[in-house]
Amino acid sequence: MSREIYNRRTLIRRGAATLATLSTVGCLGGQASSIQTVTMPDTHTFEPKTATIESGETVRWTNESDVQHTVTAYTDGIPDESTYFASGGFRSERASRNRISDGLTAPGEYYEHTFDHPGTYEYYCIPHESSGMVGTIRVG
Ligand SMILES: [Cu+2]
Repeated sequence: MSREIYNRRTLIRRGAATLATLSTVGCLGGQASSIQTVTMPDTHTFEPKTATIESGETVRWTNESDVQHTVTAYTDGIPDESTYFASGGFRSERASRNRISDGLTAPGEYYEHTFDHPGTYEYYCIPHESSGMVGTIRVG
């Protein structure tokens, strides 16, 4: 239960630590960065709408708009064996919707998730779903 109570500052710190680790690994292994960026440039868009990554890579959703957004996976839109993900660190879509304010990513902030399981992941922004703010991550 307590794992759902991440605030945004906690997520930012965790993001920074993850990035440092990945950078080190990248140097030693001679591999390209394992972080793919999806931006939130306005009130109704994830860009790119569909992002394709490899298993083990991280997606960083950066809020480049002037309003708050969530990144919230659809419970029925992710592979059965995968880990649920949502900004705010929620473990279920219902929890995300019950505490929307705890999952908001402010302008200039970001949320990250690492995808370890191949498949197609559908997600949305809770405040702007009705405006079409939905996206897909394809993990190969
Ligand atoms: Cu939004």
